[in-house]
Amino acid sequence: MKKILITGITGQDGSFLAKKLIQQGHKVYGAVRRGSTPKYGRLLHLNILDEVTLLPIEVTEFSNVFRTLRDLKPDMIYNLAAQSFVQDSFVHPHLTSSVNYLGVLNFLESINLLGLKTSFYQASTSEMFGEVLSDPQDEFTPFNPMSPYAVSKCAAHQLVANYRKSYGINASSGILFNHESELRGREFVTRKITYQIAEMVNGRKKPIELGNLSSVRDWGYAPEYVDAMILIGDSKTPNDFVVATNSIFSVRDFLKISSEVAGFKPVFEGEGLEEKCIDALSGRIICEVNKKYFRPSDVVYLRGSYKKINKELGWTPKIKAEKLAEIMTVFDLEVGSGQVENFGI
Ligand code: NAP
Ligand code: G4F
Repeated sequence: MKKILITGITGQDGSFLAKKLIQQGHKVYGAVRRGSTPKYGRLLHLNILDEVTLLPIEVTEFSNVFRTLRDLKPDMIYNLAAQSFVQDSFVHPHLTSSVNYLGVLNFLESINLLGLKTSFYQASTSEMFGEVLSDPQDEFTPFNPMSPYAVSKCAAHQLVANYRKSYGINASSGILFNHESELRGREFVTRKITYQIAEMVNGRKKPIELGNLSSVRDWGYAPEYVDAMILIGDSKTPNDFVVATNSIFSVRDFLKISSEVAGFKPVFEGEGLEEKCIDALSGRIICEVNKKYFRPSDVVYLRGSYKKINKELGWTPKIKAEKLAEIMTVFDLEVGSGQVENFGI
């Protein structure tokens, strides 16, 4: 049994990861930041709130991080805490850099200064590839970040490699492509679609408003990606791994599948800002484009190669975007009809 600290335990990945590590028999500690109301919806949904020990941690506060690690001496840290919404990073670049870069520095410095044997996993991202310089993207593809979020994650990624090399810290980074689930935040495009489609089935009148429908992602299923994180964290030699499905799907494709699963017959009309998705059965507008959801600069194409993690650690993705859209839509329809308890996630 290991003593494992997860930062970002209240988020999508943190909650799935906690569940799997508890099932493996580990003692799981979760770093949570104070808020005026509790936000344990995901931990409640997975029925593990009583099985984790929550510790108040603000990752940008060095002394807080240092004292926590000094007292806890964890065997392993999964560092998932981040300002993780790319669009928001254009509005809050300073906050994003503090949490996503200085937060990582605080953990690595503390491990080093305290001389701990703690292993460290960093949540790196396909956003670092940005405007991609080769296809598919793998561990050798140069970074070309397109947002303050991506820049902060590039810096953190390099820092992890530097502390590994300079001080021999057992630190790895998983370069994960987009992964989604029933527990995805509602601001991200996949869950925004499935949640609002379910609302339309349950009486919502307003169409969904989206930005760039042509944006393409390599979308996988979060519980499977958490399995990859555990394999990377358990790996004897610290290293970096891309985690992806190697399949691509556009926002428009995702909207189409989700609408069909909910019983609509979506057809697309018009182009650019005038494009609409209409239900051919009722004539109702399902979705309109709104320029407020476009970013100052966007990543419009991502497709990863999972060859390395497949060869070295035996990981293979099973669920691709089409099935993912179905799983998420069915879940949100069940939440809408009261079949699944709504914990506000
Ligand atoms: P998420 O659902 O947005 O969760 C982010 C977590 O970070 C939440 O628990 C949040 O706490 C916590 N957090 C934010 N700021 C903090 C601070 N200052 N101090 C302490 N905790 C803080 O994100 P996710 O999708 O699970 O992603 C997990 C990690 O993987 C993130 O680092 C993300 O950047 C990275 N990543 C995600 C994907 C993806 O497709 N999901 C792909 C690649 C990399 P609150 O609940 O208090 O907000
Ligand atoms: O769902 P998104 O907001 O995810 P994005 O920006 O790819 O970031 C997510 O994945 C990264 C991994 O590559 C993580 F590192 C990051 O933390 C986060 O989890 O947007 C996906 C695409 C973008 O191109 C965006 O412009 O969808 C496009 N999009 C179109 N309309 C929209 C919308 N995105 C959002 N959030 N909302 C829209 O209305």
